[in-house]
Amino acid sequence: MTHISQFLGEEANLGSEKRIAILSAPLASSVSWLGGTELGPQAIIDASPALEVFDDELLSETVRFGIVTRPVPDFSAITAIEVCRQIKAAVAEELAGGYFPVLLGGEHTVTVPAVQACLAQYPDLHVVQIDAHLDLRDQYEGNPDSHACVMRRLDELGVPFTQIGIRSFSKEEYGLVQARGWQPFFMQRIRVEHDWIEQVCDEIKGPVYFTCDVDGLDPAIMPATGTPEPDGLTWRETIDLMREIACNHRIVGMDFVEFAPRPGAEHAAFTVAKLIYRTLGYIFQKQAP
Ligand SMILES: [Mn+2]
Repeated sequence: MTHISQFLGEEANLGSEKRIAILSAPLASSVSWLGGTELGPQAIIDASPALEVFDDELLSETVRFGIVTRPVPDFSAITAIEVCRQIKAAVAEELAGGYFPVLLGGEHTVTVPAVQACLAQYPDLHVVQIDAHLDLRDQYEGNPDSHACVMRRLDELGVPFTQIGIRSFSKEEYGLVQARGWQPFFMQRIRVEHDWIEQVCDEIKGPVYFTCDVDGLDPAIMPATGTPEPDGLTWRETIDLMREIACNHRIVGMDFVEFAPRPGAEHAAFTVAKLIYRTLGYIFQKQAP
């Protein structure tokens, strides 16, 4: 298969003045179960030309806000620490250039340097995380930079966060949540508290960095991830959440991580591409093209 070099393919050229930068971070060094996240960014880009650039909900062409796709880097021969250094520098460069950064993972670890870069520009940053997992372990299999520890590392940076779609965690992680008085949006809670999206929006105080571990979505629509957990967010719940956050807050950067292409589940890459495009639409529709 020939790989596509830009998100949306040739239709990306419809936006002449570029304001959105798609960055790829194909890191896969601490995978727990099913692998393949290093192939995630290219698979999402390859699926994206199948999208209609005319958004069926927003009834406009989000592409006209200008989307540029940076080349997919090769991380296979460098350490995870060096990868993180490069990601932080790349995101900082996009912010300095006035671009809205969209990072494609790769494993969840890539969120840490991206948040560090955003924090430097927005000290009151608030992270919103969609995920099946709390990712609050201090270490996982001896590795503090594992994808299973990403929110613990963000907590150490002092950044507040809101966790949504949670349905898998260890006793120790739950103990930390209780000790700190955090109230994650567990799936159990989402299923009974019908104003949960409003509660999420009320909790956010500053500019938002949005991190979407695709395993937060239900495996029926998102089977292509390392640890598919049943009873996840539906497509409708996810986009309703993103619409409300984008309308009520300023999203300044985002990532979509842990996507691992799976033969027979080709719809999943398209679903991630559409979620990215729809969310960009929500964010940028507030501004004239
Ligand atoms: Mn996860």
